[in-house]
Amino acid sequence: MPANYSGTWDIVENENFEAYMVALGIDFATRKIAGMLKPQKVIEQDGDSFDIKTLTSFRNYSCTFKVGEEFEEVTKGLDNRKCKTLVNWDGDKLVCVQKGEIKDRGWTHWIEGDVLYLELRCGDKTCKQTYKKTA
Ligand code: 1AG
Repeated sequence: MPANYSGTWDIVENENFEAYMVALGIDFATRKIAGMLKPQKVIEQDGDSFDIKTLTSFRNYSCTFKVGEEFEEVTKGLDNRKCKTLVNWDGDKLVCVQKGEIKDRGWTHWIEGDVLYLELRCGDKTCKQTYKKTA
């Protein structure tokens, strides 16, 4: 049985997000807005099937995938790139590789109790986000 990520999670920490956005080539004005946001993750999981919604007052981002099955991801409203994306289990961690124009891009999610962690990687930059379960 894989871990269960389902729930509503509110951000409490967002470390190095600015450097991550610079690495993605996000423009200054958008970075200033995005840096103020308090994203909420709404995750629906059914076994290996995931729907992860990142909700903010500015823009939302939604990512739907099945673990172990590569798909075409368009990071619409973020840096608007196309990636060949693959998410795999590493134990109870969800490890994502986003192959495309940018080298060494991806993210990892894991859970400890009612805390959800997200590490976002872009090149040599890593952003570490922490979310608390609220529902
Ligand atoms: C994400 O993916 C992606 C969200 O969590 C953050 C990634 C990049 C931010 C890039 C550009 C910012 C531009 C506009 C901001 C608009 C919305 C902000 C949404 C999030 C702000 C933190 C991983 C995810 C799995 O698919 O959890």
